Amino acid sequence: MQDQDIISVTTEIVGDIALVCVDNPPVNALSVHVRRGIQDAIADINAAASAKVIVLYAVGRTFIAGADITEFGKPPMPPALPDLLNEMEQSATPVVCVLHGTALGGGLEVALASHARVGIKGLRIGLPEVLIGLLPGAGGTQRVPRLAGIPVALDMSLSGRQVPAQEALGMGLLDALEEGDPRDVALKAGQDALAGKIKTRRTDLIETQPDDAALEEARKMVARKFPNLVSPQRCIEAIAASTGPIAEGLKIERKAFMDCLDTPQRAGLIHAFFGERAVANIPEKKAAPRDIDAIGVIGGGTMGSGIATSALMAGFKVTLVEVKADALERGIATITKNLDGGVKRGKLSLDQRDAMLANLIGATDIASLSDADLMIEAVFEQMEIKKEIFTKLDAICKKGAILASNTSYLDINEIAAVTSRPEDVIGLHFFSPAHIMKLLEIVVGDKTAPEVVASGFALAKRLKKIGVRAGVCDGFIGNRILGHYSKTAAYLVLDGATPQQVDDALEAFGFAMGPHKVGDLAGLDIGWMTRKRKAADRPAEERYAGAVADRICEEGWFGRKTGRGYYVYDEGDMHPNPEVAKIIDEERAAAGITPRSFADEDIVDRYMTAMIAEATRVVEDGIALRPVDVDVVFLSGYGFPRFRGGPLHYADTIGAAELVRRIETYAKEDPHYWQVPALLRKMAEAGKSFDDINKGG
Ligand code: T1G
Repeated sequence: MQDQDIISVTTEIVGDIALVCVDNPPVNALSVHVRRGIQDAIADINAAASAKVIVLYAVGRTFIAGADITEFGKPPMPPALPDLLNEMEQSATPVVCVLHGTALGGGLEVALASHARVGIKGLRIGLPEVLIGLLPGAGGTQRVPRLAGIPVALDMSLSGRQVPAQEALGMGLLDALEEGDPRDVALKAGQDALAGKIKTRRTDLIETQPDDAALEEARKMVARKFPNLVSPQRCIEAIAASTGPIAEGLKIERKAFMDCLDTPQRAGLIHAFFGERAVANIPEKKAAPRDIDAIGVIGGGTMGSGIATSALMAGFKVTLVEVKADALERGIATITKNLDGGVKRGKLSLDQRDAMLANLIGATDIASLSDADLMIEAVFEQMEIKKEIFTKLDAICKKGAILASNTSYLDINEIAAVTSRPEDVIGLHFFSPAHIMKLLEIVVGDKTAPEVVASGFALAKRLKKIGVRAGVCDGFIGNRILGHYSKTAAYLVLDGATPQQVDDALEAFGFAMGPHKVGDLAGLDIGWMTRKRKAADRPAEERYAGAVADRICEEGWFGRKTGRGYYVYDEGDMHPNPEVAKIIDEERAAAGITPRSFADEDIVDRYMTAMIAEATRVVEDGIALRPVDVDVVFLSGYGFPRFRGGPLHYADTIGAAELVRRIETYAKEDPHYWQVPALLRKMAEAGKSFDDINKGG
């Protein structure tokens, strides 16, 4: 059956009321068959004059959640949504829309073009198009200003936030708020419209109040906050046109929308949207997760207290275990500070904060975890200490308890092997700050049971995190790739670039922070310890990347926490550390290097090519299930610019053949570091992309 032949819109006549129902699970997206169904229904009702009012509603978990994003980038199928909505607005029979769940994007635009809007308690409305590189493309930039004013239109369409029903009522975007089942509310809304309790009116006939100050402020905000993004500026341009005739404004909106549809940003952001959902598609998805209610966290340091905070915020009971009372106190103080931060940011109420702290118990005896469902070990990154803890946990934890390690690099199989229940051992790799960062790498050991993996993903969902499945290797997906491409940043500095030039070039590319600033933020001592841990295994032919960083650490400069690292941090000011420039000169001289200049583009190309090369090997080795899993790891855990869709989505904008050519060119300088992954060479020969691999090709 063709898409356009699906019946997803039905009409029921009840007295003088025509109930038009949309049913297109899972989120009633405005697929072509829905658009045609609404168009036909309204046309038929008007032609037959079979009703005095039309009420449009939807069934299922939500009203229309927007245009069908899967149709973007494909040949357009009529009717285009703007045309349908203009027809609806001109309908001789007034149309009332009843909204429940999440009325977003095109879904809200359908309601804006109708003649009255009734919300059902729990509703949230929004214009999230900028989050996928677009702008409202079916009248949102023209009709919201008419109904609620330019500031509301700017707020909703530039933030993409979901506005609760009560606030929407206050804004004038809803005419009434009801409770009940959508069909029942629809019928009542029809009766209220006929009785004149709900006034119907055409939005296009309302004038927009000019507000140049708000527009100017928005332009400045967007230039500051989203320097790389195209659609926010185009969105402001369209809203500015809403003070003129609506037909003109709709034309400007449409042009801006079509221009944004063609941008790589749109493709990157939509890849990110679907990618974050695709990573839940794992081999173990049919396994039943175990029940988790009580969690034990071992270690109250930065990671342990962050993990405990995240669990408390998700409603779990948490026992925090530390060896000593003072360390336990520090851990609990950090958790309390984290929760207070949530109250300050308006994410939590004081009552919620208190209820969460009431779910927290501190203990210095690991035996207190005998009844917990899940243990998460977050102690010092040393194998011996971890083995000791897992041996103890194996002795005291109940049957069926899940034993997890928050290790960032170490071998989960080796840790599991010290227990009698390796099938219950898994890696749950959180990212700092653990109560904020979205990513959770779920590391599956050779013997980890499918239901334990499924439990990891169920946990991620409850923690409102994005779980990505990773196999066991040093550093799993993210840190393994980071370990490789961060060497490029060091080589670029040794060969002639400055740390600041490298950071600036990558920030212009879209990274929130360049690698040297990230190192200073995370603490340079972490990398130093890793280099020391790996020194014995470093291949002789590998060019050492740590010379400059080691010297900085030997000075006791670990970054922000010591006031200096690659940069000096002084009362809010930050500037390059002049001592580092001297160290770099000395290390170049010691290695006999004559510095050369690098163009910013060359810096980005080398850095990204190194990232893509190791990411390809991670897919090749099966550590990541698909290329999109690598993309989601970097988008949600490593600050990769979201509009570029992730390292391997970005790689497809370059192409495998060009990447092979680049690596072969760079290999002339360092054949050990620059090696073409076999998978990449095969892709180049076959003309394949990473997206082909995502699709199973
Ligand atoms: N189109 C197609 N598929 C969609 C979709 C959409 N708009 N929204 C969700 N899905 C799929 C999703 O991929 C998943 O599929 C399933 O539905 C459940 O989603 C002209 C241009 C509505 C808040 O940006 O924010 O309108 O993985 O897992 O957590 O101006 O989905 O099961 O195969 O996210 O309950 C604007 C996007 C479009 C809203 C529900 N609308 N969706 O969240 O479920 S642009 C959006 C969401 C537009 C007009 C413009 C969320 C949700 P699968 P889910 P959820």
